[in-house]
Amino acid sequence: MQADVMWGSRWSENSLAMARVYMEAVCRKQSLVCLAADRSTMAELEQLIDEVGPYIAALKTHVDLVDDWSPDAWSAFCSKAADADLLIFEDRKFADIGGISRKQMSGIYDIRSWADLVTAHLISGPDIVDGLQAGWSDVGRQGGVLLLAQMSSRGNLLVPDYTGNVVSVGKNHAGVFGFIGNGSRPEELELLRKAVGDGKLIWTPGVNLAVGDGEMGQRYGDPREAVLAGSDCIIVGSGIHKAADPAGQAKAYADASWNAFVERCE
Ligand code: 5BU
Repeated sequence: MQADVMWGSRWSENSLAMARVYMEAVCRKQSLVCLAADRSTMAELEQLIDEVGPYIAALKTHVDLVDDWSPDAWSAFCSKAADADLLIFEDRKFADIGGISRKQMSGIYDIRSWADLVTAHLISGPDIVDGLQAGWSDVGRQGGVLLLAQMSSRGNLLVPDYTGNVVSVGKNHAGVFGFIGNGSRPEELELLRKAVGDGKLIWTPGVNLAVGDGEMGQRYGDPREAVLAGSDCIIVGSGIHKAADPAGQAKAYADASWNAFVERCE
């Protein structure tokens, strides 16, 4: 089925080109999975794309945790991701003032040149979004910002009032692709979706088929429940990359997310 029909008002009310690129990718791949590719060598990262590329719609990176990072190896990795039809999302969690965030898009990692999406906290005010967008403009590219409205880790300080403020600023900002919501708590996610409406996407970490507490305060919720509560993308890391059979697990997450999406559309 066509992406505009499947996504309905999420499609028609969203003005950001990158959001539609994602929505189309989901329908092509029948997966709402973004893989959190938290492996620490270039070879392991490349292997992950080979294994799970067909079952995921986007790839989330932490460029600064790779032990043997080099510009050439990273560029080859990004080409591989493009060949596998994947959006690249650098989970950098920018938080500085606008002008510095713009500069941080360049530097040694040059995030602006390869990332389609980045995360940011809104703690420093709305100019951070303009700064990040200026970073992409500086190299003639376009991208989208995901603002942290909630987090999945226990004891985080993104309390409901703060979440409300992030949403009210972000939902009216053209450079905002969407919001990060807490995938481990469907009831919190439902409230977030109500506040956000249909004009922006919500992506959710803290998702695992094994629901419960993870390492160091991470919390996990069920993929189907997250999508039914309003998540447009489940971000899954260790559930896939630490599995004995990453491809099999990636397919299981793809199926769970896609089936829940179809159920939500009915
Ligand atoms: P996990 O292995 O599925 O727990 O990995 C989760 C990933 O999502 C990891 O890369 C985190 O940096 C990322 N994350 C998160 O877990 N919780 C959050 O609130 C945000 C990002 Br924002």
